[in-house]
Amino acid sequence: MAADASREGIPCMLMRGGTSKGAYFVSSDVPAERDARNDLMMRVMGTPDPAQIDGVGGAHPLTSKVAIVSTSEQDGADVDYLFLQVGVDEPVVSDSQTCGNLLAGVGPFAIERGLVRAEDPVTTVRIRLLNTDDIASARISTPGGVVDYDGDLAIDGVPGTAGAIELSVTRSAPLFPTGAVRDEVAGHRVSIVDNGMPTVLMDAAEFGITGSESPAELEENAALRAEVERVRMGAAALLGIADAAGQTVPKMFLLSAPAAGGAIRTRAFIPHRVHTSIGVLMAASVAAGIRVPGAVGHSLAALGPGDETLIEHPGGTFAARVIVTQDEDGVWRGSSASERTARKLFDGRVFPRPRR
Ligand code: NQM
Repeated sequence: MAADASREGIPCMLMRGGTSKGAYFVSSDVPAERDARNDLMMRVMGTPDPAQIDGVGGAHPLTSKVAIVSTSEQDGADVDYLFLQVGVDEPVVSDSQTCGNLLAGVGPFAIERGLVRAEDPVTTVRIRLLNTDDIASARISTPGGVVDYDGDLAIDGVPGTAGAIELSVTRSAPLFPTGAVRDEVAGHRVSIVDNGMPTVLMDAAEFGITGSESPAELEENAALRAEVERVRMGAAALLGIADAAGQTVPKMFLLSAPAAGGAIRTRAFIPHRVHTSIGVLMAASVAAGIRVPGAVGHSLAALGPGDETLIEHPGGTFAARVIVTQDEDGVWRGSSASERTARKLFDGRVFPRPRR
């Protein structure tokens, strides 16, 4: 890493991954030590500042994200992917979750940086998610051994079309981390589900909303925000999450009956701003949870016969394919697959704000 990063700059690629956007680094280009690395990422993004005007962050949690990628030493994985959520107006960096949207860019980035050799015409990159210890696989179009970002897949929340990236995630941890399909938290019925992202399922009607409200309307509803946060603190305690107030998980979902031909309608607090669409692994977690009889959302859901679940969100729909199984001890487990797109936006050196 350059001795004076703010003068020399650091190699960095800006990518859109799914419906999010972030700065991608090779791990050898950033400090290995956690505090120094987090401090650097805040100076790269322009945090703390609601506008992130002095950095490359986009002034929203969905565009204030970092992926750090390296060659993996684990059997069955080509690369390791560490995700960091960088605060916008608060000086915080969290590694308590991964991000399935930035995951879509990890395979292309690894190929672009020579960490994985591309095949012709398709390359599969196996990715270890360092935040959760899950294994993902990404199938990328690479005609002639070069990533082809172009294509005809449209995803809701992103204008136009791009090349499909098929993602799948396998997990060994239980789907319901508390051991119960349903819990009672702060006077509300909830299901705490983790199919890649710790997620709390709640019935929107119990919170006095229809589920059709826009993200802005929900964010303006101070009483609702406070109630959702009260449930989040209770759920975090059940999950054994220390210092939950400063963490980005669990994600909070208000569910209602579908209104646009999907299986379920969602509004997600992530956890304080409301998502303009839905995260990849959040969708996988909701889709898995509502399949289980007794879980919150199961009786609201219109489930079809296959393993695809169409999740309605504020920006359209998301098709999540999940497989949910129950072992002989009654423990539920999930895995998921979905299609995303990603695009290289800019490649060069980023100049972090100097330390003051
Ligand atoms: O759930 C947002 C996103 C995410 C996470 C967040 C994600 C996922 O939409 O897999 O992608 O974590 O707040 O990028």
